[in-house]
Amino acid sequence: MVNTIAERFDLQGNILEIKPLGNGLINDTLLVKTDGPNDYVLQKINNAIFKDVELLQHNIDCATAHIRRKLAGDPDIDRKVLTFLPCKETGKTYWTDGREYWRMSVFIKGSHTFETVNPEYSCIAGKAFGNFEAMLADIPDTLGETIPDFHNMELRARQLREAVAADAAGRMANPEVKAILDDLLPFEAEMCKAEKMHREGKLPKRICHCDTKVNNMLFDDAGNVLCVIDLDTIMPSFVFSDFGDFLRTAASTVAEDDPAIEKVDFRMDIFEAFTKGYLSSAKAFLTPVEIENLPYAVCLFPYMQAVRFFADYINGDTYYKIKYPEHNLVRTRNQVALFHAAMAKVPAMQAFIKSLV
Ligand code: GN1
Ligand code: MG
Repeated sequence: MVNTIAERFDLQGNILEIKPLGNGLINDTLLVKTDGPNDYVLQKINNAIFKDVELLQHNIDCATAHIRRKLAGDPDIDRKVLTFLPCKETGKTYWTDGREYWRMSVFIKGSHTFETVNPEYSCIAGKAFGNFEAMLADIPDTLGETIPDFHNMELRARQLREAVAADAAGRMANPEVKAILDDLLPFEAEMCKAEKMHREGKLPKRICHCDTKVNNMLFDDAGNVLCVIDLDTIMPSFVFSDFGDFLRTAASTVAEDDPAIEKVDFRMDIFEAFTKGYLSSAKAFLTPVEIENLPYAVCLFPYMQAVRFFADYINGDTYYKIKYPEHNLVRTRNQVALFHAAMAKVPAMQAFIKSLV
């Protein structure tokens, strides 16, 4: 079945094996091994979440083409930007039967992802994400929001309130759920300040990656960054998205679904290294308001992720893949703990940024 889907794309060689790849929470990802020069990544796009696949692939096609132009002449260009295969029938970079949507890209040889990074790699990653934003800063195409208002905290807070009011899965009866809600709500206004600054004309939107989890970056054998992957959420957003979401995953002492919340802490060494790298490549285009609010971004992302996991738990687990019934609740507890840990370190973050700029 998946073989016939893979063969809809213009791939080279014969397919030897198809097996699962990675641990994304939204799309289904497969590795296609061939006897040809390349292996491939085949993905079933979750079109319940990405409702406009045409727009999604438009964004990705434009962004990869633009980066390719910027890297022209680089001998390793094919490992530094993803290549999507055209569908043989339509020439588009996805295939659909009207029900399922699939796409295929070349698997980058000798590439590795990491679930955790040390300070040295964080600095490299910071530089790479800043560079990614810098490369896309002058993209001539108009990119749309593949998930409208994806990182809009006001919307996420509203969705949580709606979930609580509907209580579709009857989970509000649990006193712990009520306690988590009481813990989160007092911070809502403060966490929504990006939207407010944007309305006041103080904060721009730029083309961002919007899913800068540490495992969305490919490294080569020597530890150099090759490229950024998982491009579904490339769209206009605040730079806080990329800065905050990387540190949410990389600077946490544990994985986002670790139930041992007493072990959750925010690592300042990772923050410092990443910030140093990021500012080295992004300082040139960032405004003082953006730089000043980077510590806010660090708190915003665990907060937003807590709100999103929590709303999904209350809704009865309709969005994120789960491995056991309480998975979204465990993730919520974890992200709430990380949010508090990060909040406690805001003065130290501010002092560090001041020392850099
Ligand atoms: C989802 O599928 P994945 O793991 O790349 C989610 C992100 C969340 C993340 C939490 C489109 O990303 O926003 O931060 O899970 N992507 C979407 O692990 O909602
Ligand atoms: Mg993703």
